[in-house]
Amino acid sequence: PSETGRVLSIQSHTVQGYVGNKSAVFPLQLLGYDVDPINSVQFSNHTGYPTFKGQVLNGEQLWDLIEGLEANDLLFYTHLLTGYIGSVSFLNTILKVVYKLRSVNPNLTYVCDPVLGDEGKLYVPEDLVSVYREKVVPVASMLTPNQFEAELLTETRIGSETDGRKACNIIHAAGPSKVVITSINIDGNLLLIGSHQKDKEHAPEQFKIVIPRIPAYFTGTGDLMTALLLGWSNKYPDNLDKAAELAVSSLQALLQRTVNDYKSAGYDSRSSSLEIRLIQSQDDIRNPKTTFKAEKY
Ligand code: ATP
Ligand code: PLP
Ligand code: PXL
Repeated sequence: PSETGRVLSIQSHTVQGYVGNKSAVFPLQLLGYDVDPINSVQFSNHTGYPTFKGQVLNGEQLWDLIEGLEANDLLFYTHLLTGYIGSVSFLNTILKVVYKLRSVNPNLTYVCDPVLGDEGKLYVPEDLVSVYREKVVPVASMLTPNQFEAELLTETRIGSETDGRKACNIIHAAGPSKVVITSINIDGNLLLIGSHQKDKEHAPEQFKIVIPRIPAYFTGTGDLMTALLLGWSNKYPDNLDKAAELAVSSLQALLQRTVNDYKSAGYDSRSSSLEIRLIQSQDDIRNPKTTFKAEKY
């Protein structure tokens, strides 16, 4: 498949390491997309390190860049991609960007990773949750929450596969036709649940992918996963299951390489957050071998 597009990606930049735009732009380019990054922050490194320094872009500064593009007729995008957003004012400006881009291209696909937290802990201000739930989710085309984020956005508890599928249905009813819950913790393993509501008359097509947990912590994997899901779901618009198989297969090959590299350098890969081996994994991104299969419900 050769279908590509022009992606506006509004995410973090780190000088060192791969989170946010640093983990999303290169893979999308490898898959053939034109990607225009706007860096919502520029930090020395990700916030999981003992310290970090840098600058934060505010909503007005984001809007300035959009106005600059608009003044030159450069606002045609096929996709908008957003990830970690640190404040309500920035998130409200993102909403303005969605409306503006759709006024230029009504078919714009908005892929939103509603980054709120993980494993029961928020890592954004609490007042972002209701803005996502009430204003952002309704305008998103595809949503990629993790288990905790899906719980917050649907105000339900996800304790089983069935709960995960119900949460997807609630999200569909709010707007997005594609939902991927990127990981649900079920007895030690990770479960991805995907759901595509092709039309309002029929129940969504749903599937799962079982992913063995690698005993290590990674940062930036959520950002990479959402970028890969954008890339592949645009190439296979009617086969979200196939797109997810390709995204998971690429990501797992990269995570294995990351763990193996740390081990052969003599590090204990269980002890700290690992920087992903993104550049070294370019072949796994361009031409993934489908090692993970989706099971349809
Ligand atoms: P976000 O907060 O950005 O929405 P997320 O919590 O969805 O992110 P992660 O938990 O990093 O992101 O998971 C994204 C993907 O990374 C999962 O679908 C899974 O495939 C993979 N992944 C992350 N950690 C591991 C691990 N330890 N073992 C195996 N796969 C992992
Ligand atoms: N920790 C903090 C402080 C974050 O901001 C993020 C970003 O989303 C993460 C952890 C998780 O990163 P990821 O889920 O992409 O691995
Ligand atoms: O999604 C990961 C991420 C994004 N942006 C910044 C981060 C992190 C993870 O730590 O620190 C600034």
